[in-house]
Amino acid sequence: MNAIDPNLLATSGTAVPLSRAARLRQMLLSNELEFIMEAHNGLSARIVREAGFKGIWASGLAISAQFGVRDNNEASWTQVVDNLEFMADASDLPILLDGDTGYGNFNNVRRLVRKLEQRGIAGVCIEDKIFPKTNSFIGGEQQPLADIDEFCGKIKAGKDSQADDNFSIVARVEALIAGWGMEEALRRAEAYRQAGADAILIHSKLSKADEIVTFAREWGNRAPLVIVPTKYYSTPTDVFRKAGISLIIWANHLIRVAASGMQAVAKDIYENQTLVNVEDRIATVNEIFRLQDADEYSAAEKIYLTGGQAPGSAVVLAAGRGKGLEALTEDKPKVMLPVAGKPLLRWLVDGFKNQGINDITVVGGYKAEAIDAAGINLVRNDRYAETGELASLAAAADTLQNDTVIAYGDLLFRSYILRDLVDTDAPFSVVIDSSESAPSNQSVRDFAWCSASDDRDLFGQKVLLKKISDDVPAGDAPHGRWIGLMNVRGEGRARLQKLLGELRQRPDFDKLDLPDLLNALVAAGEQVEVKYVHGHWRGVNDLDDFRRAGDFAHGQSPFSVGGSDGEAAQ
Ligand code: SPV
Ligand code: MG
Repeated sequence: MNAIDPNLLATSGTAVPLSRAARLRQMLLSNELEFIMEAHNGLSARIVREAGFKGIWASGLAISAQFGVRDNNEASWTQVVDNLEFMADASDLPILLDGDTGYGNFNNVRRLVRKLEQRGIAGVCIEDKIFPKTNSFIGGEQQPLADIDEFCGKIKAGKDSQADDNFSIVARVEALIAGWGMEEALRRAEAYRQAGADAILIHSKLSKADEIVTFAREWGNRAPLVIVPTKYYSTPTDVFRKAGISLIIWANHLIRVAASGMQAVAKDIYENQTLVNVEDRIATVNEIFRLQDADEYSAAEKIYLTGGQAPGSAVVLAAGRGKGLEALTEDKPKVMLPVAGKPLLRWLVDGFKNQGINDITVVGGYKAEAIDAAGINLVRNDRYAETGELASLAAAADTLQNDTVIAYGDLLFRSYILRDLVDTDAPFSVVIDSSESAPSNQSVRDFAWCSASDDRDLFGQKVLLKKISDDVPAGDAPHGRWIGLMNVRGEGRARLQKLLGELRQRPDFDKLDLPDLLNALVAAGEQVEVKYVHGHWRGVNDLDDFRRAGDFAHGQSPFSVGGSDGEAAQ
């Protein structure tokens, strides 16, 4: 037989999850000794669930302490209920609220019960003291007890106002702590049971469990018994099991460990003026993200934030030193060369960010440590000296989870070029500059042959890439030049990854560059759509380019005058 999840109830063969209230009730009624653990906010509620507990004690002491106030009803009951909402959201465990005295008379209890049910709280414990209460461990023997009849009225009122039969009201007997003796404790417990309490919490502040065990024996299982062994903690748990206790509340240990942890770390950081002693001893920031379920947010963002499309990412190839630029790239890669006051790469990154592309992976190689990694993911192609652009792209393969723009790192372009590229629906698209259809300069490369030339009157024509090559055969003029920007979208991603995997098997993989990938896509029958532009960009391939890049960049800056980006660049 399969093990049955106790949180599931079998009804006509189908397992349906039990409500939180039903699960708390089940814990109270089960023949096993059960345990619930204190939590005081959403984070601790989640931690209690992850530890394996089946329920949560929303402790009055701990909740007031985390607010920084005293356990004297200084936090209003609505503030407590708001806090419970965070706890119930963070954990699906049943929560038993420590409802103190019920925050007033029978009428306050009625309203409390209704509000607790609305927030998914499984039950409330009310104690027979006078509002506003004081924690029982502070002079408990001097605290007045509630009138029995008045307290029974509260229990009845609470039971009469609950909508779900499984919502539990636990009546807490303070007679032992207040020094009224065993007989009074038993008398009160019986009265509360008859008033409708689902369980009795018998409280004690002695360091031995004797009076609890005696009470349990005299009580004889008339209703489930709940205990809080904060003071008699050294009693073996089996003693409680044998005494027939139903539920143990570990009442305040997470707020206490939080306090001691925070004290130790705050002191260490204050005294040593460094984080170095504490970093490895505390939860990582990623662990906090995990506890907050940050991954779920990221996944949801992909579905909802961009009209159903995942937010785009970009891979920037920036491993090279730059041929012809050696004099300037002694201590930095080409992409870090300053152009009009900021590095080339920053122009590119800002361009991506302006289009809402924030997940930017830069593949560094030569002097990668000199790359300004602010706002980007920097990965390395350590074999940059012996490998080509595809090996660099492979180093960023993980990035190809979303629609991805792949770009050379030494590009400057007007923003519409990127916007139009990412707006295309095609699985693969490239930007081709039709103003460069004749080889004019030795360092210029990546000529493109397409299915049609750029008919600038026919805006929106569908043109496909046929090939990219550095060599221009006589009599076969190219249609333009690839500027070093391509977009991979939707199902194109998996197909590109598959092809990349196949190319990796080739013995000459290390020599392959991005144009080889584009040619391989075309050869594999993929349609690579062409977006024609006419200038409005610059690549930096040599010193000449570098000098002219400054003028181009100035033309991109706000309020600049006399920029030279208006004409066909290069
Ligand atoms: C609480 O956790 O706030 C309780 C239990 O009421 S005790 O502090 O032990 O009274
Ligand atoms: Mg309390």
